[in-house]
Amino acid sequence: MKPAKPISLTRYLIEEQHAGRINADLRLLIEVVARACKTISMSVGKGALGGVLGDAGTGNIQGEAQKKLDVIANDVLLEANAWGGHLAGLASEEMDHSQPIPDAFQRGNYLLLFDPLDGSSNIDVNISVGTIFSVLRCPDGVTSPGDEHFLQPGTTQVCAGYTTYGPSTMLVLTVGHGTHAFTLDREVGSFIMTARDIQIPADTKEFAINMSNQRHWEPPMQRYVADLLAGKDGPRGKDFNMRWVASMVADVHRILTRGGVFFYPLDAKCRDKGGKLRLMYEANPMSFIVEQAGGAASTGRQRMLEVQPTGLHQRVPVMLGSRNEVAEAVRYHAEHDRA
Ligand code: P6P
Repeated sequence: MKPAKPISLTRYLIEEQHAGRINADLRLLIEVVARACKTISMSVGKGALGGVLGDAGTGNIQGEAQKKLDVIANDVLLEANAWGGHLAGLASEEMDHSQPIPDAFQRGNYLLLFDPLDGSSNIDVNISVGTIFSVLRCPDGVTSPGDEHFLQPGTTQVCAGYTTYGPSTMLVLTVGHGTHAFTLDREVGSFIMTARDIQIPADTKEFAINMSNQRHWEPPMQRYVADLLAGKDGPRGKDFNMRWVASMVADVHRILTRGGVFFYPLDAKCRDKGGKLRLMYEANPMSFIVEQAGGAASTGRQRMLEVQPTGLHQRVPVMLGSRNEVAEAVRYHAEHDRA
């Protein structure tokens, strides 16, 4: 990451608006989401002292037990975005269906989708978690959007970002003109730009995957990873390192910082669902961010951002990161499919 002149998120957004790359409503939306992420960061940071660890005793549409912080983060984002007048509707991993902005409030032209606290299974063991969000335009003439109005391909996103709650809280953002990182200055309460125009190295020697699923992968994935593990004596001719945080935000942030590839491929366990990770509020925003940083993102057989969604909580296989390594993994799949 290139060091940046220390400007605040607010100043960056105003400069983008003055340059005509975003409008006032989108600027306000991003500021509201950033402010909500600061609140979430405070809750996450309290840990055991805040009585926020452990299960909420409820489940979500994903069939997952919700952590207390999943519910807290979801509520923070819902409340923060309800009354600003910049949104027509919003959708969350934690809600069965999208919801239009309540009639009591003015509606705007954007749709917000988010995973309020991704990787929440890591909360109780004090490993980084994060918030992932994606912004779409509400179709013209739609005043009360339903799920179907959110089903737009990733190429239509006007903004995507994540906030990682780690040793520092960092907001990584794109509005389609590069990917930039902002670090929360807790003393001032502002996000300060600490990396402008992030560029992911095109090549890498580091991959991220949950190896325990190896026996369940499709043949091309098994062959691709076997060749990585064969190292310099194998067909790839170089040794590789492996990382797996099991928190997508943390794994993707590492890749943005030093390169690498992240895989959550189809496997026998998640094949019937289409994959493990969700398209609309995990894969698509992360793919937009990665592509804007010179990386690549694919399902293994299609550019991620071109997938036509069919369901709000649709799942997809994910390969993203250093573009030449993603291309290599895609090549293994293409060769297999042609055989
Ligand atoms: P596994 C977290 O639950 C998540 O959705 C992603 O953040 C993460 O990359 C993945 O699932 C981890 O999955 O099967 O390794 O627990």
